[in-house]
Formats: sequence, C-alpha cells, structure tokens
Amino acid sequence: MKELFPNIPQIRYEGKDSKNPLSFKYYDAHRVILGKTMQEHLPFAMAWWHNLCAAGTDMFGRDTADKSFGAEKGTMEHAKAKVDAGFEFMQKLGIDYFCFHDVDLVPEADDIKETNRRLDQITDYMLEKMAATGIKCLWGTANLFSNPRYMNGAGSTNSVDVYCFAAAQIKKALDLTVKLGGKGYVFWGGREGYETLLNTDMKFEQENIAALMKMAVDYGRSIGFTGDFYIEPKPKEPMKHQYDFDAATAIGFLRQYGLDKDFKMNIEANHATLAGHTFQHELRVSAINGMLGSIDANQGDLLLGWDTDEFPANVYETTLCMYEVLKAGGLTGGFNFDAKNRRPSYTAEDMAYAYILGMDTFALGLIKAAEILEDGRIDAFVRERYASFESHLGQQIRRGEATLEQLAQIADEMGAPALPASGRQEYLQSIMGEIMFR
Ligand code: XUL
Ligand code: CO
Repeated sequence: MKELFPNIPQIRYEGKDSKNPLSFKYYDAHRVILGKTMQEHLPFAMAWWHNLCAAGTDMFGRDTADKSFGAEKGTMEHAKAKVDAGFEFMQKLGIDYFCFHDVDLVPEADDIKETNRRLDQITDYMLEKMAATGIKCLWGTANLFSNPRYMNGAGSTNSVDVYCFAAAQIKKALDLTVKLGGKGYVFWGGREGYETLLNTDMKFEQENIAALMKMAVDYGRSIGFTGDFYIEPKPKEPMKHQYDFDAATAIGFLRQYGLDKDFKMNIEANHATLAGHTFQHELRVSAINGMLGSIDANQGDLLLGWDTDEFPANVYETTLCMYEVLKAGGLTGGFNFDAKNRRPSYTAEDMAYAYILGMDTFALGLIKAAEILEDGRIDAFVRERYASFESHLGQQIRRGEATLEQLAQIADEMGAPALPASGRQEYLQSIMGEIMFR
C-alpha cells in the first residue's frame, strides 16, 4: 500500500534531551508509573473529524490543508483513503484508539438507506485495518448538528420528522459502535439548546432529549452494547445556551430522568473553560459523582470566547487533570484529541507535531501528577484542613446525627468561634511549582 505520510517516520521516545522534533520527549509508552505503563494510563485516541476531515476552513476562508489523501473528496474512494491515512497516522504515532461521528466516515447521501449502506461498507474496511493493526475504537457518535435539518436541535427539535431522523442516525451510529467494539457512545448536544426563550418550551425540549437518550440506552443494551454512554457538556457554541451546560447540570439532568446508571461524563477541556470553570473543576465534579468517564483532550485560548480546540500544550493544566484522573483511579474511557492544527499549520508534518505535543504534554502531566501524589504534602494538607471534623461533634455531623438545635446550643455556649485554619494557597502553589520545575 502507498505510504500517505512519507515525511512522518515511526515516532519513538528519545527522551527530553533529544532535539529531534519528530520524537517523544516524555511519552514513553512502556514506562511504568504508579504500577501501570504510560500507555495504560493514557489511552490516546485520534478524532476522525479533526485529523482526517477538517482542512482549515473557517468563517473567513477556505481550506489551507490538503486532506484529499490522493482521492477525490466526497467519494467513497476518499472515505477509504481517509481510513488508510488514519491507520497509517495512528500506527506511526502509537495511538491505540480512534473516535468518530457517522458522517466523518462517509459522504452523507440524500437517502439515509444509502448513507447507511456506505457506512456498512467503510466499517467493514475499518474492521480489516483494526484486525491488522490492533487499533481500537474508543467511542462513536452521530453528528446531529451539521445538517441544516438540525438547525433547531435533534432531541430538542420542534419537528417530529427531524426527531425521527435523529433517532435513525443514533440507531445506526450505535450499530457501528458495537460493530467496531467501541467502549463508549457520546451525546454532544451541539444544537440541543436555544437562541431565545421567546420561541422555546424548555421543559418540552428537555423531556424529548431525555426520551431520545432512553431509547438509545434501551436499543444499545438490546444489541449488546455494554459500554458507557457519555454526555459531553458544553455551555454554548453553536447555540447561545446549551442544555448540557457543564458537568453539574448534565449530572442533574441524568438523575432527573433516571439515566444516571448508564451515562458518564466526557469532559472536554475547552468546554470547561467556556463554561467559566477550570478543566480540573469539571473533572472533580464528575469524579465525586462517580461519573468521570472519558476526556476530550484539548485546550482553549482564554482570551477568546469560543472553542478553539487547540492541542494541549499547558503542562500545568494536564498535571492538574492527571492528578484528578489518578485520584479517581483512571478513566473507563480515554483521552481523545478533540483538537486541530492551527489554520496556518497546514502540512502533514504539522499533524505529527500536534500529536507529539499533545501526547508529551499529557505524559509530562502524568509524571508530575504522580510526583505530587508521591510527595503527599498537598493531600496531607487537605486532610489536615478538615481535622476539626474528627472531633466527636464533627463525627456526629458527618454521620447526619446532629440537629440544628444542638449545634445552636453549642454555639451559644462557645461565644465567637476561633478563625478557621489558613487556606495556605500560596504555600500549596509553591509546592506545585517546586514539583513542576524540579
Ligand atoms: C464540539 C465537540 C464535538 C464532540 C463530538 O465542540 O467537542 O466534536 O466531541 O460530537
Ligand atoms: Co469534544
């Protein structure tokens, strides 16, 4: 088979002193950290849409990159060439997983029966490649936001016919996810939201979204899907307000509609910051609710108010991310690079540099997070901070055995309480800095 990335060699770990840009400085797949290899800690995935489909078009200009891979775009030959390119790329970078939307794989036809036939054909070919390489599917999803039919949402649409079409796409995407052995199935509600409440029945829309998710769970389980369903929260863009605003909102929604046993969160870094949260916050909210499933690994630009989907470059952020992931005992999903090259970085080599950057940034974050845990000072400080609750009274409160009258009585006898112990933020940040830059 013709090599599609002749300028990208097999990328190997060469260590931090290497000046070879086409090598890993920190990602050493077989290095063991806290009892697991880096490869086990970091199940990386390639996002089909950014890496193989998006070519730099933005609101102001057309493609800058050539992602034809030697075939005519919009044809099944091109769909097949993308499979060849994707598997060659993943093998060269040492990426074990991929994620896809239905319409990333094949050109969509007017008739869904024809689209589905094309999807069957391309996934047969993908299965062959998967068997030959050992590369696996992390998660699948249906694109329920690009086609004009979804202008008012899919589960939240005002059209029962569009709702029906969305159900058909979800059914097929679930079939394909099961066929490809995917570990998860994602709902990202890109257009599940509103532009103005003047035309929106919010309760009606949310009930319909929940009903569609319930049907998806029932169908998925009936065809043998044992993995997790994920909600990927995002507060806005493309809609002004999206119902899955952040992890706390999505978890509340899942509990309200009895979907919480089948769903977890797929947390995307850039979506967290758009919601006015840190990435770490969204991971913590998910983890403490038993819902940390998977991660869309990218970063935003805090000076911009939209989803720039940049490759992770901020080691401080990935360290805090890996600190949360390690404390949660790992992910059931993986780390999907929902990230794209900047528009002027349009060459094939730039695709490799981007993945090397992302993988090294997470590998270094893992190394540093493990060092923070092994160092123990930060965790010990947090435990000590709540030490007053170890008293008899504190234990009564924790067990739910205290009453408001009892506490009021104690307060009356106490006079004014002493100030609580210092939060020591700067001391803790110094420990972080010391570990990060040692
Ligand atoms: C959009 C986004 C999506 C989802 C999958 O912001 O993150 O690509 O990850 O639909
Ligand atoms: Co995403």
